[in-house]
Amino acid sequence: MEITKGNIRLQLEQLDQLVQKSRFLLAESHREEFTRELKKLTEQIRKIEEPVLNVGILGGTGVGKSTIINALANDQISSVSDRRPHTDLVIVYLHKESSLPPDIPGDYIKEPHNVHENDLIAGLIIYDFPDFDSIVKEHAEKVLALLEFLDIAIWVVSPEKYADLEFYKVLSQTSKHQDNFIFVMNKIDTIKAPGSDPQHELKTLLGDFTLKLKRNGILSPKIYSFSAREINNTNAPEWWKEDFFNFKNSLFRKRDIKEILAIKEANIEAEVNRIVKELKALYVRYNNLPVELNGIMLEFQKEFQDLKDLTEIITGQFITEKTIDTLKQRVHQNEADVAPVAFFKRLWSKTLRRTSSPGDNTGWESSLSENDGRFDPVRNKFKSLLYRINTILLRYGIDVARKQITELERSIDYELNQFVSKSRETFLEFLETVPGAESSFIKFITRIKQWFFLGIPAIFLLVSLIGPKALKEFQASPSLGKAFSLLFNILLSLYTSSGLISLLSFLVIETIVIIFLASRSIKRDEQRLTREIEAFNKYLANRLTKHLETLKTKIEEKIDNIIKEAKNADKLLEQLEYLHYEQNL
Ligand SMILES: Nc1nc2c(ncn2[C@@H]2O[C@H](COP(=O)(O)OP(=O)(O)OP(=O)(O)O)[C@@H](O)[C@H]2O)c(=O)[nH]1
Ligand SMILES: [Mg+2]
Repeated sequence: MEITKGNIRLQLEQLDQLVQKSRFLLAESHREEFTRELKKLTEQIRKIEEPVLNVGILGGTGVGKSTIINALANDQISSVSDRRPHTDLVIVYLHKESSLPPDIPGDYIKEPHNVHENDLIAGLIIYDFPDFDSIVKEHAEKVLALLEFLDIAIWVVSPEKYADLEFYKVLSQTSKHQDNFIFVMNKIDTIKAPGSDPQHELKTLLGDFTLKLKRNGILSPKIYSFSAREINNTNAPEWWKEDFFNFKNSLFRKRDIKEILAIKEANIEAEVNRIVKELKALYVRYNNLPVELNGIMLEFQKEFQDLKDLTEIITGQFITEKTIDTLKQRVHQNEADVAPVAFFKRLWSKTLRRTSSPGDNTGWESSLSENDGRFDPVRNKFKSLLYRINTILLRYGIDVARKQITELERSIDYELNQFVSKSRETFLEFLETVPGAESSFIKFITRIKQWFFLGIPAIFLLVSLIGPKALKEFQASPSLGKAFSLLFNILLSLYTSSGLISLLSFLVIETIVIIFLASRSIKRDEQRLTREIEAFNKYLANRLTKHLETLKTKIEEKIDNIIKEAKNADKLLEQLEYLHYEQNL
């Protein structure tokens, strides 16, 4: 494909689309720079003027110059008044939207110009030269100067007229490069070849013509041969016409080449190539980005498992020893116990309070402040992940993604703070409910049990104070009087030594029973407390894990998106390569 204005403009447009599509991947500064450059080039292309090819048609009178012009235009643009020998000036045919090059020597150009509206030949300005026989003598120099100005000169000859000497003389006088001459052997229909093939005769003629040109310094002349008058004649043999189309195409091709040269001169092609190359280099870089990001995420998956274990440790530390002491004191005020046991427990609780350290009596407040250092390991794990991702993105210059990562960093703080404030609420609720009164049935049973154990030594004491004999008598015939005498006996026996011993041993035994019952009650209270604390810790750990998982998902989603975009670079690269391939075709 050739770099004409049309397709280079298209290419610039496509490049711009690619750059805009790379909004995510290209650093903003890069994107802006590319957009600016592409815009500048588009502007430059617009400024390159629509090139026209200045074409001179020369040759003897009547060789068919005007007929050729009409054939090119596929129209009758050459009028009768322009027929020679009416004028010995150069007749200019130009499109209404074209104008003559400003610095052209105009002395021998006929005015007004022959302006037409034929779009087929809009890209050509045709200069129809008068016969050389008439001009060479008087003003040859000036006409030759005009000749130098042309992009291309077409020399038209006919089968009878190509041996004209004057023609070669002019040819040798111009310094115009040989490549810019085209030769036309017109009127090939007039070739007379009695008894032989006219096409063969044409070949002989062309061979002879070539030889003559070579002798006059044109080493590899390009000769077209056709019959201009017969181009639209459907009955005419094909070989009269076919070369006309080659001739016509070569003219327009030369016009395109002129355009290409203008583009080259403006250095646009080179600039486009540079941009393509730079973009390619940028896109190729992204090949490795998915691999790098996936690697980091895989590592993080493993670390995340450790992090989950860590959450249990962290949440396990929420309820401090001090808090537990406080809670224990509350739990020990359990109403289930009978008075002596409860009294002992209260005594024990008081000692506990005395041994616990002074200051705030719960110790949990500091555990739930927002800048609690306990969360640092969690925060740091996430932050270091994001830091690593950010470093990679920085290396790739993906600003958009980096902004997203910064947002995620804020998310981490938010999620953790959210967790802490929610936990604080839950913790306060927990503190209120934790002395956790047992059901009244259990309380009832506990009391019965305790009275029972406390009652047995009392019964023994009574029996030993009354004495077995008196008891038997009372059992044999119980009466109110006997009961009073039993009570009296008990009081009396307290003043005996054996009675005192019984009372003392009763008190010792009863104390032991109380201590036993109290320690059992304390143990049960504490077991209950431990269970409740464990449940609370578990609840917190689950909650924290959930928050962390939310964060993890958020990060994973973002990373997936970045990976998707990075993979998109492959597609962009493909399009770019296609573009570049087309251009270098
Ligand atoms: N047989 C034949 N006659 C042609 C051909 N081309 C042109 N003629 C005729 O040749 C005569 C001269 O043609 P023009 O096109 O006027 O020639 P010209 O070179 O413009 O002549 P001047 O402008 O007078 O110098 C006309 O009668 C044309 O019809 C052709 O291919 N074959
Ligand atoms: Mg003419």
